[in-house]
Amino acid sequence: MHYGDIITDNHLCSLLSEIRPDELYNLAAQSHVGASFECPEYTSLATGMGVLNILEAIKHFSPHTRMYQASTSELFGNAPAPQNELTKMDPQSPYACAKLFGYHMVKIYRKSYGMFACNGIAFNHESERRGVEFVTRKVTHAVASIVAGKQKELRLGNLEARRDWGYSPDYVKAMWMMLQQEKPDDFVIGTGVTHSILDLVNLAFGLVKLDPRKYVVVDDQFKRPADVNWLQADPAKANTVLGWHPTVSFEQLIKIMLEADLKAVK
Ligand code: G4F
Repeated sequence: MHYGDIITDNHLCSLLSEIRPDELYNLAAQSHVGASFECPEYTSLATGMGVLNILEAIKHFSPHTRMYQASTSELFGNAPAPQNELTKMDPQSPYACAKLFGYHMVKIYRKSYGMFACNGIAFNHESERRGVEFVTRKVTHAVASIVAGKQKELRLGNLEARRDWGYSPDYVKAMWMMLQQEKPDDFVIGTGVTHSILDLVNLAFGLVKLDPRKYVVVDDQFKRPADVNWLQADPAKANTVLGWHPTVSFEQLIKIMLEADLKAVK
């Protein structure tokens, strides 16, 4: 285990020259979209500049390293769905703007220096290990806490937004598959199925036979200055070129997450 900080590139350079890894997966970021409106400068540094720091460190100290960059469906913003690799990008938040910088830097370094660097344009991927500050886990954790008598209500923001939610282990497999290709390329990774936050709420409460209308309160403090309304992947390229297909449906995903929370919150 090595500790480091993608914001301070000197340390990254010494780590890269010491380890010289075959593969590097950059999952480091300030990854909370809502929080990026509160701390745009830090988000730009970690989520944007951090990518450039890694590319530079690879270029100078470990040029054989294959790099995966965690790009995001947030790049598409409010572009019409379904979104694929050819969809025009339209970032709606400081987070998405910083990710767009990283996305283009990967393409520029790949073209200019022949680096094996790939963008995985991943739609929302969740699991029982997701932090409670993200909406899926916030909902499953709250439902489990309400069942256990430890929470009385669930306060949420925008219930209308739609997301393409998949199971994280499937996405990690896609990341690895990208780095095993002959040539570096960019891929949209998602299920192709979209649901609203309200669908998520109804499903999670329905699984424990509770009526969400008794518990859910819409609270403006959880609404963002600008939100992304409709994300839905067109994963045809990943399906055909990588042979990648998601194995867990939205309904199975929420059940997995809720069951883990019901066990943990007692
Ligand atoms: O769960 P979220 O915070 O995820 P979001 O913003 O879609 O971003 C996640 O997925 C991206 C991939 O598309 C990643 F790049 C990013 O790093 C992160 O992992 O919010 C999902 C939706 C939003 O529309 C939000 O406004 O849920 C809505 N929402 C409604 N109430 C809420 C809440 N989101 C949160 N976090 N908390 C709420 O109370």
